[in-house]
Amino acid sequence: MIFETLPTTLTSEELIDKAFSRAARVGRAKKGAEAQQSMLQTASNILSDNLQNVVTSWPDFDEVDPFYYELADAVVDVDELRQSLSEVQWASRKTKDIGREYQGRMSGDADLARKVRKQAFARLASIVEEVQDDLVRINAARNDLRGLPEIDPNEPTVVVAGYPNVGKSSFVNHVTNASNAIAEYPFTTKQVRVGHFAHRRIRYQIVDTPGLLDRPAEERNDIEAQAVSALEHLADCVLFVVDASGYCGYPLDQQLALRDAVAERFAAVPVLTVCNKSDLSTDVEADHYMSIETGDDVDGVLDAAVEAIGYEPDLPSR
Ligand SMILES: Nc1nc2c(ncn2[C@@H]2O[C@H](COP(=O)(O)OP(=O)(O)O)[C@@H](O)[C@H]2O)c(=O)[nH]1
Ligand SMILES: [Mg+2]
Repeated sequence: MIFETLPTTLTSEELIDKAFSRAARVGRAKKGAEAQQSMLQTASNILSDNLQNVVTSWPDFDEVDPFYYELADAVVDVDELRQSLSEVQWASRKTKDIGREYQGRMSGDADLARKVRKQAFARLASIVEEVQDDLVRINAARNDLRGLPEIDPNEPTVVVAGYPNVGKSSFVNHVTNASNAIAEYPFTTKQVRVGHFAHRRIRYQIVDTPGLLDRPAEERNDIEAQAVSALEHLADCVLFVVDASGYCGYPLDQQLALRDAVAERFAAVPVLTVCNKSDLSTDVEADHYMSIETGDDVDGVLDAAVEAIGYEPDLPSR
């Protein structure tokens, strides 16, 4: 996952401490003006390099897969994050420039060199303090984004939708290899649960969407709406599960209205209507009828999803 390897970002205070204490150590090993020059060089390099590393540890958002971009944007404000990264980029350049500029003002005179070095340190510190909030924001974004589920945007993906209690999770648990842990991601209070299954040795992702595709769009908040946009990029097929028995607590016409809305939203991919709980009722027009309870035709539904996706792996040609 692209955000998983992001390192922690130091605070301004930590960065300044790190740079100045390293500089002091270097300075102690030398004498006179030379000590001051080395201190300045060290402090300026450490700050500039560390700030640059903050920026380069992030993927280029122009190249990030749209699924992850939207998902990231649901969790943090990507525009704000990019703004902060460019501020830090500026600070990196600036700390390097200050190092050069003040180096040029030093001479062989030890007292002058010490005075210039002190002025330079004050300016370096103020530059780093200027991006204090940006560093904090970047680190917070890193912590939030690291928790995103392991999802491969290039793997064929089945998204499971439908009102609560129709059997979505039961279905996903049933078809998901128990050895493949389900990665859960909390969207504040919501979760996307991702599991895997194999079909003819091809790996598929299956995504359960509690709190996202289980009620009308107008009841979703901004973050949820954003998460649904991310799912749009991810889905290769949607299984819309309905419960004709009414045991789920939602009238069938309401379930079918949501099905139509989801089909419209996911117009680019096949949306199959699956009547679950066929042991209780099959009184609805659907593409498939299954029962997780009895196991009836669960594999047939999975086969139908796989066929609807029609995924052809790129086989290496000989
Ligand atoms: N009778 C019957 N009950 C089912 C079937 N599938 C799921 N259930 C039950 O329906 C309830 C809701 O299932 P769940 O998977 O949590 O639904 P979700 O909210 O859509 O994820 C649970 O009590 C399940 O045991 C089925 O095929 N037949
Ligand atoms: Mg569930």
